Amino acid sequence: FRNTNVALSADSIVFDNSQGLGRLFDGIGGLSGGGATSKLLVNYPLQQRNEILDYLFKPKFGASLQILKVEIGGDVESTDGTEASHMHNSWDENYERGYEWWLMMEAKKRNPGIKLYGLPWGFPGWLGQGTQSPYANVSVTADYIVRWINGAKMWYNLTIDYIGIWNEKRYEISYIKALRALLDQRGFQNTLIIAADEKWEIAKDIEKDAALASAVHAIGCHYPGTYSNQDAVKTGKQLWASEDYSTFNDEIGGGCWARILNQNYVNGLMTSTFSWNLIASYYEGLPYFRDGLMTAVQPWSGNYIVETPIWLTAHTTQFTDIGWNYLKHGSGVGKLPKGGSYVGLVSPDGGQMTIVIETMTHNHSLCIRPPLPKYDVQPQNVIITIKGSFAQIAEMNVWYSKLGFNGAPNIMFQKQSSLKFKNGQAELQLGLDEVLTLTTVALGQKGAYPDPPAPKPFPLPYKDDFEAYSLSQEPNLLAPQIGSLEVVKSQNASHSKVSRQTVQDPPIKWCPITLSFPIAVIGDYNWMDIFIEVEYEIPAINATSGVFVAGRVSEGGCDVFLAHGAFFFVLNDGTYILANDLARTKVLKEGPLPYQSGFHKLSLLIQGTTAIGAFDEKVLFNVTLPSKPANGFAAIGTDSFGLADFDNLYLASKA
Ligand code: 147
Repeated sequence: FRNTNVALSADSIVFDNSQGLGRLFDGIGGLSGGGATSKLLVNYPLQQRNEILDYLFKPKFGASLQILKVEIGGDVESTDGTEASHMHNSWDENYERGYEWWLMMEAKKRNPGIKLYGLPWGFPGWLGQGTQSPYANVSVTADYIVRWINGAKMWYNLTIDYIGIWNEKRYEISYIKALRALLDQRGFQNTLIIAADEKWEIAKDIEKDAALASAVHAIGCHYPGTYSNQDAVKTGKQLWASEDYSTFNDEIGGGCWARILNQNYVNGLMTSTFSWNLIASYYEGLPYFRDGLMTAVQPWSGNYIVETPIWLTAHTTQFTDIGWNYLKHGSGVGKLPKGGSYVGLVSPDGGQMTIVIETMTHNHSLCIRPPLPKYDVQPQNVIITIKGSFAQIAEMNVWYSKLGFNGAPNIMFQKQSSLKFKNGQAELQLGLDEVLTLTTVALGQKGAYPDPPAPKPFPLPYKDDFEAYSLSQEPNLLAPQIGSLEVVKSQNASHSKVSRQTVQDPPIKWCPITLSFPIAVIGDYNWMDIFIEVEYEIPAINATSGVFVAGRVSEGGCDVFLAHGAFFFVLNDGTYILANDLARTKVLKEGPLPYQSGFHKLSLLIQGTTAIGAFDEKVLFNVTLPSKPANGFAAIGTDSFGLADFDNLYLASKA
């Protein structure tokens, strides 16, 4: 990157803290949830799990994230699965569900200074009081959210620094004010509201309403495409890209991330950017596969992949802290003469300076959204001129990355020899698709562990009796898409712990459409032939109207209600049904099966073109299957919201 030749025609860019400072830097974050994006991380082997968490959170090691944003589970599908609510019902309160508590604890363990931020996607149905709105009674919803914040404190001594409204949905001003008031009343004056996780429209309301303005700490916009607007800037609020990225984490994804990390400030004055998602830990075959900073989808093998976005994050996070200031546009922040961008940041005491330069080309830095207008980047020489209190520095540390395309290898986060300054000037030769950090900060590290174990297919046969879990946990590998699963004690003495579908009423949804068929997928989307068996009991009260097992399940996520496959239902009304789709519009076979209380066993063998179903080990049907879908997940589920207990799940490649 360094020009050793005599000065060519080089433009100068100036870094000068004597010209005043730009905005406060609020940190770079990752988002777990929205939804169930960390599902497969939890049951990794301890060694690999700790390594992964180090790559994400350990200061001066990997991504070294400065903020962790998590979903507040709402018992409802929110992209790659459902996360459990801390209050399934108005009378229920539980702070041991799911994995976000655990994840926050692990993040804090590694970096006590990391900030925490919670946001709901959907809500349990009771909050709607018969509507699909969480604002039916704003004080009830505020109470629900503040209980979550209080639960974090009481159960885990975690301080929630930031709280959001309703992901990418309508905000209601009266709710925002009610939430602020209740936070203050319960001692959470320091938990700041970020609103409203959509675009910038709330800026206009903030402008008009002083009480709203004082309730909102920062405006959070999703996928801003690096631009904010006049209204947003005029509020004087901090501006955040509170969800961004969501791009396949190959080299182009890395390019996207590097470009927006710089340009969200350069173009839009955004002082914090969050990657959706933190880590891609959900099955391939679910939506937005690998749209995370790294990939970890094989808890059974321990295999994981540290992708380029981890190192491109490190370029900023390892050499800055929350509370630093950006320099001003024109004296340390801007566009490079021949394309690309630079940001300069300084520490509060003025003692340290970090400069991040990126030269991502258009086609190598496309993000999932919004469309990226054409622009041009050329290789260029630039003269770095340092003025102000840094004018006398003799050298800066240099960290370098270059994304490799067309067969070229990636060079990631390489420490290079320092850049020497003469009279406050040094010359750089910049290529394409590069990131360069120049910093006075001495320490940084490209953290490394030995290669993880090789990938392996999902292990069959697979058996889970749910005895190994603590109560309230969600079973490993079963990924709820509608409804929620939780390990509870069975009422039935012969069965000890079981996995219960817990959602009793239709939740306030986040996805555009959902149907009332709770379903949890498991296994491998490429499975064709599969044997799936489970024992179940339908409790006497608040029960579901039936249960099912399934194979070749073609969909998860918000479209799971469209799933096709082979679905074997047994219904309380005295029938069984084999259907080609979850919604049961294509019934392949049905017949009588009187409802019986107690535990029963449901088995389904899918092999080539046949499906054989058995109830309590007696064959009920042996039918020819449609050729589509040819493959998909295995699944268990229920016929409607309402309780059902599952036990002794068994998956095998043949009966
Ligand atoms: C976001 C959600 O907030 C995330 O939970 C996740 O679903 C993510 C996936 O890219 O997307 O929601 C959006 C979905 C669609 C658009 C924007 C955000 N869109 O089409 O502009």
